Amino acid sequence: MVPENLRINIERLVGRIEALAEIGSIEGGGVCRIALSDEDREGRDLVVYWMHELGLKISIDKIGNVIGIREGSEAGAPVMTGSHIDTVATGGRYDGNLGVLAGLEVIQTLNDASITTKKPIGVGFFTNEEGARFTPDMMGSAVHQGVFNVDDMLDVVGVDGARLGDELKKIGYAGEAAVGSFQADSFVELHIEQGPLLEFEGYEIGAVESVQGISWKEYRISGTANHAGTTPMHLRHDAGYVAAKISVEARRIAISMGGHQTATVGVTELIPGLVNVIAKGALVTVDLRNTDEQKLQEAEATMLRFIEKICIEEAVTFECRTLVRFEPVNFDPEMVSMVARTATNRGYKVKQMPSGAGHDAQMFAPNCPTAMIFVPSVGGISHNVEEYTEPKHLHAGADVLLHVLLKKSL
Ligand code: HGY
Ligand code: MN
Ligand code: MN
Repeated sequence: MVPENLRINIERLVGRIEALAEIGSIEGGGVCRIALSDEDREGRDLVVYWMHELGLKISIDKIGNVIGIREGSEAGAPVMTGSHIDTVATGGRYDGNLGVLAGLEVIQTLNDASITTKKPIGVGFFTNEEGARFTPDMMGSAVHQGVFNVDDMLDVVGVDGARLGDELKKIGYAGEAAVGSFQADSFVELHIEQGPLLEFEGYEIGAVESVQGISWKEYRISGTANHAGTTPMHLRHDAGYVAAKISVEARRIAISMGGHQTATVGVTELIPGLVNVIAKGALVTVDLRNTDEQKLQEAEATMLRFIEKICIEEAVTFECRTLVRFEPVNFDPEMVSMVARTATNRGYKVKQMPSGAGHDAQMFAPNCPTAMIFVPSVGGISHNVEEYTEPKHLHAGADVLLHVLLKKSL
């Protein structure tokens, strides 16, 4: 029987969020804790310290994922929760961190109430969810659940030229625990929405039904460096011009397709990047997403056709590298309705919705009943130091997480 009156301690949860946000804190109240950086190590050490304090059995696996298990009266596959504590360079204090720290808050609430669950409960944080330094994103959870091969990922070279395996060793999180064979009973991740819908429509909780497909491509354009003043316009092979056209075309594709289609050119680097030199090279990344796999393939094909055409016109060449490609993922309808029912019964207004962002939960979805809980992001802002979620919504999310985990484990 789930003790309905059991409640998390919001002050304690906010206290941990603030304490962790101190590590890698940046101007404006945000956080920069790039995967496998010194700040990531420090953040990991703090969360592991809290896991020890809570009496969890801690394991670190070969890609640096950290899982803390609270034993149940029966052995067996744990009911899992968790997320990530690495951030983008202009990150906020809630993206990922909320899911991990709310998991610890659930553990402490159960410890304080001396509740023994039947099934074990696990809280994890997964390596390199953001993919900001090493692609692909959701790397740790993907290796954890057997999507990617760990040795391939350890050999990934980051945007700064560092090898992932070396950096993992450097921060002391190259663990021994096997990867790819972990069987969770179920997985529920609490995360901020990172978009405007819940706030705009007046909901407190999102019961997430799916994660949209993600395509990250890197295009390297090669043109001819030349003098900005002496080279006639019709004789140029300007990689910078092509990069700019790609950016405009990405927006056009998303607007013309409509629906859930998004397109983002997040990186544009010109070589040599000088005011009076026509760029001989350009690096451009294109992030395309859609809830529908066919439409996502259509967007990718339209983008590629455009780049082929514009490169012929400008007489430049290009190479394309796929950084990330995940198909859309649907969560377990039973789990989704459990989240929605629990939220409603706990008195929250709940909306069933897709996720625009990728999440660790999507790696568990093919292997066990999985769902996510969203809480509103003020102004829909995320990946930005202004990221903020009100304490009452942090409380609502952690409260729903507590009661869903109890339902799954008692
Ligand atoms: O890009 C994403 O959706 C996630 O933040 N890694
Ligand atoms: Mn996240
Ligand atoms: Mn993120």
